[in-house]
Amino acid sequence: MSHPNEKGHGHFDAVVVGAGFAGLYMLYRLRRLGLTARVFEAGDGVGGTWYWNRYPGARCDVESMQYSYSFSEELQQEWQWTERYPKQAEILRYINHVADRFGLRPDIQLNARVNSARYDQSDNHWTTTSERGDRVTSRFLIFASGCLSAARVPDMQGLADFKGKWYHTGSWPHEAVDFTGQRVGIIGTGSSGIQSIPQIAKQAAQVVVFQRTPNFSIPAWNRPLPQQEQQAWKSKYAERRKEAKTTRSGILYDYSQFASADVSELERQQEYERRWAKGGANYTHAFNDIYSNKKANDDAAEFVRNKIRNTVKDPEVAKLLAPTDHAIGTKRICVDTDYYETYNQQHVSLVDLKASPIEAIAADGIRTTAGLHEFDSIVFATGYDAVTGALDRIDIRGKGGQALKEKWTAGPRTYLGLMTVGFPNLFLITGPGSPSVLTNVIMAIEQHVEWIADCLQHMQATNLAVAEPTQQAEDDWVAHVNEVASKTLFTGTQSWYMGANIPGKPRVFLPYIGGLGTYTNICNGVVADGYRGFNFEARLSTSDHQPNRLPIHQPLQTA
Ligand code: N01
Repeated sequence: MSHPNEKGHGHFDAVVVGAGFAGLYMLYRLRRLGLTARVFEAGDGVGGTWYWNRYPGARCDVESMQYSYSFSEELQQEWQWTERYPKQAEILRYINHVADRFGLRPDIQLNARVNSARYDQSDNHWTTTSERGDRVTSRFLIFASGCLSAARVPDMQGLADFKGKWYHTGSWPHEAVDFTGQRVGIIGTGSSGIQSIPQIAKQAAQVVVFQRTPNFSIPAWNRPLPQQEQQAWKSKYAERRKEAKTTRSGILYDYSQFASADVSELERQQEYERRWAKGGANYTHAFNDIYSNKKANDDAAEFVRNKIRNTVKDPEVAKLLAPTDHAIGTKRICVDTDYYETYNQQHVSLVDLKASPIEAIAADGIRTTAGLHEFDSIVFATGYDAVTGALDRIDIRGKGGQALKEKWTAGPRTYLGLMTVGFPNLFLITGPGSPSVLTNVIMAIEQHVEWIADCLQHMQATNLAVAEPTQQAEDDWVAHVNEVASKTLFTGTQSWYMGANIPGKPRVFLPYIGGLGTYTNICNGVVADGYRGFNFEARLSTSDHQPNRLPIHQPLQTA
């Protein structure tokens, strides 16, 4: 085993990019295999998403008891959450606790943003470099760089001339930002905007929200989490986790077995009302055909639109806030605290960018086609180059110097979202073509990390040096991902799931929508069939200089 010296040189069995939930657990598993590893992290602390997203109101909309690691029974028993939904600072404390509890920090290089990774076919090694000058080699390269980590400030003319301060929710300053007495412009009404707008409005003298497209949001009804309730959950933690992993989203929701048309209109409305009163994203599981049946979806959407109309006092504002352009849930559903109520405050107003688009950022504010709005601060809640953005920002080159970005020009291509042809020994945690962003991502991360660790163990045990999917397996998987998506209402919506928020990005449905439980069964089936769809190369010994290809490919079978 070699360690990098101060400048970050050395050779490792594995390099991991990112020290969020995925990177930390990957490191933990690599160590258990006895492999040497180095994790490179751009931030000056661990935590990934929860390190960067410090905006006011930042909170996870998966409930605390479910949004945590399940791999250690001791960990999940000992950690105490304080609220139904965990806030950013609490999740960050939890991740730091995990890093300390399992002694992970010595193998993590902070402040090291990876900028390139290159595969050398002559010795089957990856060379990874960082912006600060690290340069290490490894047999395996594992991306734990996140699906929503490439924050995107839209190209807006004049931003450099703005005299006030501006922020992006996904790279918020570490120190608290005080908006007291300020005029604040907020661009974007996705999850980040919907969470931060009510909080910023509590401080600011004036808030103007610039909305291009409204989103559906369900109340969180957040509350303290009593000790007793936690204990009750913990008493069955192991079985609950096991069950959650078999579900579509990796979350124990109340999934209905009924189609919308199975019940009367009255029963339907009562069910929506019941779910609204419970709060959270559970709402869209009221009937089992909401994501596939337009009529069922329309009914679920209309219920929410009525709630918006009943909450927002100004009918014109209510109309603008009520989405009509997409099926409910086909853009990531939002979960809020007092979002719609915030628009009833005198100092909060809404600008419809469809009617008056932004022309430019001016020195004093935001100029739309209708005129100038003057601000002291601007908040961009404008989202991410999702799923592929973090990978695209790194110069990743596989066999023959092929750039991953070039290979994926028409959209990402992977086998199982785990590996991609031409990039041997490169693994993706929650990569495109896997359930990732459609799930409780920690469950998806654990499944991927465990699959990768098992694969590496298999390679160790059978003296295999190189793993790579076959072209056929990749083609079949991409076709399957597209086919499953095409049966849902998701592909009819211009969303970041489709790459639609990034000018020029191919319109491809990025995650796998077959459900985490189904997907896990497929991955397990691939292993049971002797790693169906993967080729392995045996380790070279001094007496055997010819790589011994072991084709293990059969046609893809999917559940
Ligand atoms: O980003 P978004 P986000 N001019 O892409 C608008 C997760 N998350 O950071 O819809 C004007 O959803 C854009 O408008 P439009 C969650 O998975 C989770 O809010 O493209 N407006 C949209 O309104 C979530 O889905 C949590 O027309 C522009 C907004 O900005 C994902 O992260 C909390 C624009 C971006 O919305 C991303 O959420 C936060 C432009 N040029 C995030 N460009 C929780 O767990 C973009 N917009 C609670």
